[in-house]
Amino acid sequence: MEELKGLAEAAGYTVVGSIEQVRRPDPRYQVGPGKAREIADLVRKLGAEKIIFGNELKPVQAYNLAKLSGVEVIDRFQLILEIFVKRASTKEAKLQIALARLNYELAQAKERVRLAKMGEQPGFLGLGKYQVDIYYEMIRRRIKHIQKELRRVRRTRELHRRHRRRLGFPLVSLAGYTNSGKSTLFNSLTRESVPTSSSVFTTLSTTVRMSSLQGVKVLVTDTVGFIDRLPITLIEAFHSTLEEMVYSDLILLVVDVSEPLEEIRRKAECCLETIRQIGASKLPMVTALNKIDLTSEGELDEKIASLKDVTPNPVPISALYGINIETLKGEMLRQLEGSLETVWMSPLAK
Ligand SMILES: Nc1nc2c(ncn2[C@@H]2O[C@H](COP(=O)(O)OP(=O)(O)OP(=O)(O)O)[C@@H](O)[C@H]2O)c(=O)[nH]1
Ligand SMILES: [Mg+2]
Repeated sequence: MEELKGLAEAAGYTVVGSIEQVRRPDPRYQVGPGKAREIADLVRKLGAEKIIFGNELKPVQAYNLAKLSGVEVIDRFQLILEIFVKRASTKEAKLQIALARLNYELAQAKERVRLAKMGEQPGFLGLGKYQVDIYYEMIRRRIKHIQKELRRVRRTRELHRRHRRRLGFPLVSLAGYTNSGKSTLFNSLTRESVPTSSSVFTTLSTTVRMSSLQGVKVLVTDTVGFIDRLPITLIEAFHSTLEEMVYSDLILLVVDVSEPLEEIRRKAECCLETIRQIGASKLPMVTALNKIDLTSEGELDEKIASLKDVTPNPVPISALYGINIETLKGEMLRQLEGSLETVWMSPLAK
């Protein structure tokens, strides 16, 4: 619920109230009918303008809830999309989001059409078989067009990557949950000033800069953060941005250890799982246990001990205050040397 609030705020909403229910999903409203009425009452009482659901809504459920409450209803996926749309600055990010959106529409098209046929979807009224075909076809055509554009953009990125490879420097990829402090650490390692903020999903595209690990030059990449239960269409859309990680020599995983232990664990597990999905779990990894300035010493020791299984080669740091950065660099170097002795012998020996 806290995370959902953070997401809503990142999308520009003010959260005026929240309501929870634990039960089997109801086909009609996702929540039970009684709860749905309770939500509608709360909406009226608070003067809310939108309802945001933490779990996925079927189009018919969103429709029923909107009808009952009189306001628009979206789910977590649509919320994340809204944030991405707001933040996307590069052409590739914009294309990736457009693709995710269209794939989502296509996946829901069948149900939307069914709703339309029942005459229940405003704007869709009286959609005949012929028009349904046109609707599908239109989405498919747009998807194809965007995929083509994306291939072009990606070819350029592929060229850049090969170029970096030829330079012969080890490649380090930052990874971690959104808002864990990746960009702050990136800035500290590279003396850059990419944007950072207390809001989630500040970074959506990659930046690569040189850094020096005790005299050894490496290229560090900052990229989009992970999040739990990211819908598959968004994972697919951002896969190529994340995929870059596979081509790195070291993953620098950033974990925010200022949060409660269960939260740290949930997020760390999500990161490891995402890294596995990308196919990068065999790469050497160093974990930066970040934001130690916000924890007491005893608390930190306890956390480090109980997170051993989800934080490979941990180094406690504060990216914001530059605490323990040299130790982190030392550990990065040690892991790089261990795995790349033969390949990187010459650059590392310099
Ligand atoms: N107290 C404290 N705050 C930190 C530290 N490192 C980062 N932060 C703060 O955490 C917030 C998120 O930092 P970012 O560097 O933007 O995080 P990110 O992982 O790049 O986030 P996204 O790009 O949004 O996925 C910012 O408000 C930072 O100032 C730290 O060591 N200590
Ligand atoms: Mg960032």
